[in-house]
Amino acid sequence: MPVTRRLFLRASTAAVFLAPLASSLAGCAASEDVPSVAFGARLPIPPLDAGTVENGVRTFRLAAQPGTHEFVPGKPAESMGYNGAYLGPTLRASRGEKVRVLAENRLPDATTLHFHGMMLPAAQDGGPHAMIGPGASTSPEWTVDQPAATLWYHPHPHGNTEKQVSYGLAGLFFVDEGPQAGLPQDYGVDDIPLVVQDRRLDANGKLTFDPSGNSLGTLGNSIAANGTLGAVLPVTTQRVRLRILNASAGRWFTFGFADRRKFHMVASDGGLLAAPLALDAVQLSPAERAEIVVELKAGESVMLRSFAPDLGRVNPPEAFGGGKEFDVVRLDAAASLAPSPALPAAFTELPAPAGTTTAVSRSFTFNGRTINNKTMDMNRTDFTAVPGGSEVWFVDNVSAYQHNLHIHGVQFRLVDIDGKQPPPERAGWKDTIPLLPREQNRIALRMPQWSDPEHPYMYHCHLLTHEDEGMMGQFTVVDPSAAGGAATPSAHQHG
Ligand SMILES: [Cu+2]
Repeated sequence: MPVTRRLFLRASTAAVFLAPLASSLAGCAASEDVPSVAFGARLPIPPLDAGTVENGVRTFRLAAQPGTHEFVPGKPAESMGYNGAYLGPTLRASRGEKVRVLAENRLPDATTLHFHGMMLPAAQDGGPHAMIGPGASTSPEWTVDQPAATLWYHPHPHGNTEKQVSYGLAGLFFVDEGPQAGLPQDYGVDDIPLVVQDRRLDANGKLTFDPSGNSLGTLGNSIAANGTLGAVLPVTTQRVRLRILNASAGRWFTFGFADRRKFHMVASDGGLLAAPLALDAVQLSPAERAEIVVELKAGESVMLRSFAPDLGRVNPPEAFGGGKEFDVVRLDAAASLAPSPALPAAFTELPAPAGTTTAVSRSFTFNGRTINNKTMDMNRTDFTAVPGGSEVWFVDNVSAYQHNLHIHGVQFRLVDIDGKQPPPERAGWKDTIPLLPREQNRIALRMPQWSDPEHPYMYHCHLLTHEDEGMMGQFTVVDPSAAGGAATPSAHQHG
């Protein structure tokens, strides 16, 4: 059966049988039940890797390789990692620097190396066209030119992303832009990388997958922080900054503390918010990031938890990862804490989303596994944009369950949701936004500045099962004044 037909059947079956399916899922949710984990293992901190400067280029080396990793002590599980058995080092570079990543594939399967959230030429972006065969290497190179942010890298091979990311191929990429007054910035001491993933483990502690279980793909029964279940972070300073990445394949998290204490969110996907934002919870869909700063008292312990996420009109939420709470990592404060600087009152002037009245506008409808009723075709360019062009996208989710949207090569701004102002935690720079059912998100973006008719950028759902099944499209950015340029913005284009 052709893929499109199969997907159509799956989508319509899901719609027709949604109610009974959901109740049966709720009734047999054993696979989603989280075994209770004793907290005590020290939270591992991924190695910080500033690379080496060679001929003026900050050069990193990453090898994707197979390994084994113990989620459950004494029970090794097959895994993959960069330069190790699971996850990868935290790469770090500053705005204005030229960087190069020498990437080697030691896996038996082809992979790619995508820089999520990075503003860079399409040819360096590591999307599904940039396959690295087993034993092969690649060396993308670009100049970092965007505000300080917590970005990440992971594979993006068409149809095989969920497996590779879930086995452990993911790492953080910090972009710096000078010292950040008032923010904890001592890596691994008071500036803590936190890669959070739900893992579906069997009785032998091995990773398993079951994308057929529900419409979101594989939902895990265990929560790993930097690859460790039941992790504890020893805190030695009055305030600690957590750079949280939801690296799950399909699960939404709503991070907060067990005692509902307030914390300050300081940055979203693409950089600092205008000012520290006091919250008691922040929700992240897969691939979104939030940097938060929390204050502790000497000697106390507090659990970072994921509360039941708000999934909007998803019905019933329990069938799609709703209703669940998880303990993620426990923070144990030392008997005496070193003082931390006070947070500044404001960080930066965030410009209003650009040019929403003069922009090219496009519409995207997310439904089942399709965007505008199409699944990914590696040989189809869905639209062509102008370098640096101002665009507004109207993004509708007409499915009964959640999706999200990630766009490569840009940081964008959320203008409104159903005509209403976005929540402040999503008002800053974003590269990924949640799409809840029956909601219309309007975003404003500035297209990448590099003209390249050959290499496309991707836009897609970042629920990895959906992405693998083709919920993705691609666009090129081409200067219309260049010879043969075909990009002509019109009033409204159907992406
Ligand atoms: Cu989706």
